[in-house]
Amino acid sequence: MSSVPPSEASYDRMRLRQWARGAARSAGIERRDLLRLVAAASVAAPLAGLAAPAHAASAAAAPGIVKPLPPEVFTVRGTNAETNFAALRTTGLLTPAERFFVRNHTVTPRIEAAGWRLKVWGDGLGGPAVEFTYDELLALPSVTRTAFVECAGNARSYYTKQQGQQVSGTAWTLGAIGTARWRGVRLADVLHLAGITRHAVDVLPRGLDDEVVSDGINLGHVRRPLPVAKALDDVLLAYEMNGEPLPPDHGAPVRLIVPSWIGIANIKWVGDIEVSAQPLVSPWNTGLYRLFGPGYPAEGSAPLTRQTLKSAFELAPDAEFPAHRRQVLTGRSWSGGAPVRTVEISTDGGTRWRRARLRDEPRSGSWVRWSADWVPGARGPAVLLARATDRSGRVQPDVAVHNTQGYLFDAVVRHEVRVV
Ligand SMILES: Nc1nc2c(c(=O)[nH]1)N[C@H]1C(S)=C(S)[C@@H](COP(=O)(O)O)O[C@H]1N2
Ligand SMILES: [Mo]
Repeated sequence: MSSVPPSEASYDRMRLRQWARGAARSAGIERRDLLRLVAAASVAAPLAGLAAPAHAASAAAAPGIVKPLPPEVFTVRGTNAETNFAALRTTGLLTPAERFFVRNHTVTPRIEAAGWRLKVWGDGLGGPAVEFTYDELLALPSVTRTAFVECAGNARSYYTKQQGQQVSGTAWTLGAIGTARWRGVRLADVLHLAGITRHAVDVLPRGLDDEVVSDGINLGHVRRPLPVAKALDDVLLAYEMNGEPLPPDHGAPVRLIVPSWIGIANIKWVGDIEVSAQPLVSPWNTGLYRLFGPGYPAEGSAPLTRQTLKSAFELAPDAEFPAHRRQVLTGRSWSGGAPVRTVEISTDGGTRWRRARLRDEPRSGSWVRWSADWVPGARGPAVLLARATDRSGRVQPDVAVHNTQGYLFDAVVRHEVRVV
């Protein structure tokens, strides 16, 4: 029943245990600091610097984001900007760069393509380090594909709002996602040109943005090990977004696109890639981006890979509708697993459900637009719900299983509106 290919199912479930035994190497962080980070992950206290606490949303500009953030399109949350779902109603399948959410650990760096180099190095190569210029990458065969980038913490705030649970991290609603058409070269082609050997197990792309300091611990540059099976499968080194060169906020000149996987895998402003014959750990696959909490082992779940199943209405939070007038409700559903099969909606708080019309052919790694008619009845508050089912038979549940950092919320979201 699982849609996960065997190469991913066998993704090493024990990086942290291997590291504890001395069998995995900690890349660029002190052992003591990594242990502190893992210990901190098991309690739901906000990680200062990494993310803003739930009340920190503000209308002010996000420091370090280059593009304009008009308040009708974005909600600024610390160093990040969430796309308001209502602002997607007038967009097509693809999200224009001007409306695409931004998740920055620090600030957007300005990197000129002309001086940029990608260095590929490490003991998983047959020889010395290999460098690629921007023009050399552009000269390689290119591929184009549509894929969403979605933060693992998207919809995190509903753990608190709907389930009364404490979680740490940016208080996203549902807008930490966008879908674009990415063009670039296959990471596999670059790794083969660099001389990757069969001893390689992990590759570690690293961003050129500033080092991240959290709670007094310098975590170093943003970097997350990617198992070699995924790296050689469908990952892109992308230099174009929707037919234009990548904009600064989205990783210019080159970023990774790791289809269906959590946002953090999609390293922006990539400067080097270590190819390792030993398993690697970094903060982003140990204390971060695993599931911690009562239902999980002390060292957390396996490192997160795929995104989960979600649905959202293209409506403002407290949208108003005139009574007794026909409306067309619209929204989107998506999954990091099997493609979406059906979407049902309820306009009475979850008692009765009916099918929405799908507007796109569901595809893996993308989203599907949908619509449904509604004639609101009596004046007063109403609750709208949308629930997706994927082709493996998975259905969005009523309640998501809690984890301290609020990742992978998959429950049906209750969207409160008013009939006036
Ligand atoms: N170098 C670098 N890459 C990064 C990040 C970052 O802060 N620095 N943020 C990651 C996270 S957590 C997410 S969700 C996505 C967001 O991509 P976007 O800002 O283009 O929407 O980028 C990822 N890649
Ligand atoms: Mo993210």
